[in-house]
Amino acid sequence: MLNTNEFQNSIQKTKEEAFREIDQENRLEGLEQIRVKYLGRKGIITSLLKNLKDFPEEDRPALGQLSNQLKKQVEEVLLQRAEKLKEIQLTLKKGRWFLDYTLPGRKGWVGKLHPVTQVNERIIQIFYGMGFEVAKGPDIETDYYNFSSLNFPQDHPARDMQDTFYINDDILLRTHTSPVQVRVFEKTEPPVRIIAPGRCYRNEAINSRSYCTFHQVEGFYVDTDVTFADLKGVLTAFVWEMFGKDVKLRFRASFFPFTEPSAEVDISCILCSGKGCSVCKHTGWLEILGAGMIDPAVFDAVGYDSEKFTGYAFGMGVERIAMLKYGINDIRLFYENDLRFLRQFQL
Ligand code: 2NL
Repeated sequence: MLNTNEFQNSIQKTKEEAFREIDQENRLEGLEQIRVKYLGRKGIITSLLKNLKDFPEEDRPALGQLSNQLKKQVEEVLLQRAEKLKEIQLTLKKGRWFLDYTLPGRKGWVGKLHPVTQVNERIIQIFYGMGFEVAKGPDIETDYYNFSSLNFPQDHPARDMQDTFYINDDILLRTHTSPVQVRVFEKTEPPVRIIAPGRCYRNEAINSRSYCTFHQVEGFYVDTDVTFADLKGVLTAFVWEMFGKDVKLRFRASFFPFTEPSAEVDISCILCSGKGCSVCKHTGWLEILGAGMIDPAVFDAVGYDSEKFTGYAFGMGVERIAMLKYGINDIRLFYENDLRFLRQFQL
């Protein structure tokens, strides 16, 4: 049998325990169990009230008030918690985000530009700085714009099904961005100084150096009296901006259907400074682009006066430049979207 003081303590303890249990309960059924435990016919609080009659008459009113207060408070807190749980259940049922403020925070990821995009934008920026405008054209082209207008003979190997993705006899995925330039020639009179960046497609065997899709930046300048020296100047300026001023350039005679004369341009190896290493295969040189003086046949096709105008053109693979700049040895890495690779190019 408790004395008055002990009874008061017991009320306080019961209150604290009941509140804690209610607060930790996450299910409505659990709340009902707690209600029975405290307020049911044989519940803890009900028993306390029943025991009141054993206390001295003068203490009963105060103790009775305390017990009734306890009963009311527990009932109220039970109701509040039930409301809260119903609200949470409704939120979850609606599929809405339920924010648990007690969970540890998660690190947010910030997206970055793909390395090919970064290098593409850098190339454009450099030529833009030298007065070139940017032109774009469709990825799906006609045979005329991709080949015929560019002086590719009818039996040129690049036209083979093995090298070009055809949609039908006449429609194909562009194999280079040169058709963009032909479209510019058709609607613009010289002088024109343009770069054409864009995605290209080639139906050839995939390996560490070539992929079925890649990005190209081509450029050209057509005016009266444009010379090979102008071409050398602009490409040297580009290489120095892109790779640094100690890099040397080498122009090797080559052949393209749309330029004459043509050259392939090498730079001194940026890894060994030209001494010879595995990347430059001990030659000291790396090929970075192709270029030449636009063939008069191309001017004739687009209606430019080939007696009056001359022009240079060049083309480079963006992935190739990125591989050289960052020492990447497999072009396929650009297209696998492996975050371990991509995260290394966060600016
Ligand atoms: C390469 C070589 C080159 C061109 C692209 C061009 C375009 C027109 C007329 C004449 Cl419309 N030429 N473009 C010229 C020379 C080389 O690209 O190896 N690119 C990766």
